[in-house]
Amino acid sequence: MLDKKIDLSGMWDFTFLPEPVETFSVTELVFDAFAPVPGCFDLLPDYWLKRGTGVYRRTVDVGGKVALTLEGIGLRAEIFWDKKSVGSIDCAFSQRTLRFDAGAKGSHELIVAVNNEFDDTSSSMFCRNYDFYAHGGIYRKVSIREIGEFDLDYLKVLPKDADAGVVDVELQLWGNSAACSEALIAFDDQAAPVKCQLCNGSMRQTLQVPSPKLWSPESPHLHCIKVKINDVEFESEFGLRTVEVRSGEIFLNHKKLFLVGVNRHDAHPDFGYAVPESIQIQDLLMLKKAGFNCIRGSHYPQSNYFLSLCDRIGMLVWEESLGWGNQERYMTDESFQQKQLRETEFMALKSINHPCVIIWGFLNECVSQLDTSRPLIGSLSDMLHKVDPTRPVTYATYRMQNDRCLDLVDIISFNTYPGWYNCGEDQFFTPEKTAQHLDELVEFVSREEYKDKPFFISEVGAEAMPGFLGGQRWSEEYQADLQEFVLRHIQNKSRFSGVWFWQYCDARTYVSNASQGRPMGFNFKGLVDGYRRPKMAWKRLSKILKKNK
Ligand code: ADA
Repeated sequence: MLDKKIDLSGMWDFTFLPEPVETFSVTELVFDAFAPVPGCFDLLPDYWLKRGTGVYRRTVDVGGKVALTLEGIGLRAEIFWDKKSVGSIDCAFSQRTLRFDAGAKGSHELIVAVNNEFDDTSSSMFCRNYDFYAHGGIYRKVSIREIGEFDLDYLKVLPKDADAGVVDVELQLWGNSAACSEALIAFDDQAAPVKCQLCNGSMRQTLQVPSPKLWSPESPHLHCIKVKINDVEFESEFGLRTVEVRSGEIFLNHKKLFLVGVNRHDAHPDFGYAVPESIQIQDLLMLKKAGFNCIRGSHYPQSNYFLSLCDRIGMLVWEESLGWGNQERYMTDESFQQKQLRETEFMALKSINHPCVIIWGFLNECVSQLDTSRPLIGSLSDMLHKVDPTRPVTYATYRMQNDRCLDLVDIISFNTYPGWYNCGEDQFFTPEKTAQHLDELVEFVSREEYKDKPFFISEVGAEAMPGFLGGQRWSEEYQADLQEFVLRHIQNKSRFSGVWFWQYCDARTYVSNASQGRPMGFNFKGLVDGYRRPKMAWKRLSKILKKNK
């Protein structure tokens, strides 16, 4: 039996309650509307930008033990099966699988109640100050599988010697694994599987992939691992490639990498964080064709669907867990620390077999200028290296010379906005000042203690209102001139190993007076607008990148 999942996407019954998810009564609900899944309810005309609880319901025809997977909700959810609670999710964008007994085979009621109100406690994972909109909804797919006594908790396939096709395979079962003593493992169409012993539902073994072929952005070859335990089969794609960090540089398959990428919010003005699959594909085709080779998935875990597309098209990915500008009261709060560790580990285990993911990240722009941030940053870095010894770890900071945690990670990543923020009285971009600023950063990271770490500009950018011309701030020319200068300058300095433009597309946030404002509640630093229409900067950068090829 190959575990078959039922995709639950479609039109669900819906009702909106202006109250917290914890207090409503699941037995007294009146479903008076419909809503799409995946979808953000606060973009539907009747609930436009409302905060409260969106309750989704549908029936599902299954029986026995099941695994219900929610690939990403926001901001938190309670899940009910036949009106009984079967679990909750307290972190947006986090993929979770809930396993429970569904009862007799037949039609059952599934309710997912999602709440998008802010939780202002110091353990909150989606705070009010984040510069991206906190949508409410079921952002990503929901699916269900009938399982037996056990299920696969995780399966890791990590290249040990990619060139020779040697991999470390590790798996962990969930549930009652007493009757599971061995796993039969085969790669691709390998006829004779290898027998591996299971001990208490887990296994760790080094195996040889027959006819190994490397994965690379130019030639994104994928292998498949098939695991059979008793009569249940599981499978996963994976790729053979190496990522190394040494002497201040980053290498893929032993070749030096220069990463030119975009920061991408997985967002769209009409769909929020439930970006239709066709638009995800279109985004990747546009980026690949324009000559970008890496996406920073800012600022939360990516869906497996999107990562599978990146695997297939050969787009490199920096994946990071949810976090943004977290202040000291969060960084030092035990419950926040535990959640960060748990969520970052979930992300790594979810994505570990995707060869496109080459860098793990976390805690964008936290207070890393404080020594009190060292315990959490250090623990996250250690945990990631333990779960996955094959990928480098970083976090993006704007604390630059004042940062106190750079020694704790493998790569130094600076977010900096010369010519946009803090650029003096005239508030204007000049090539000289921008060059001077970037050169000062190079000088700093070339110090003895940092010289062996690769150096990235993880964000750089300026706002441009689509269609606004003239050369002044907020115009398309201003953004294009600045971004073009930055790319040319960085390309000419060997100390840089990569740059990610902020950002791929304009994305919804909040109207604000801070930091030059957010007109119409959008961050307009996109190289393309929310509907993916290229701005001048996109055309200029892609011209340079195509020439480089
Ligand atoms: C930060 C942050 C981004 C975005 C950007 C901006 O550096 O990491 O999420 O907010 O600034 O546009 O100001």
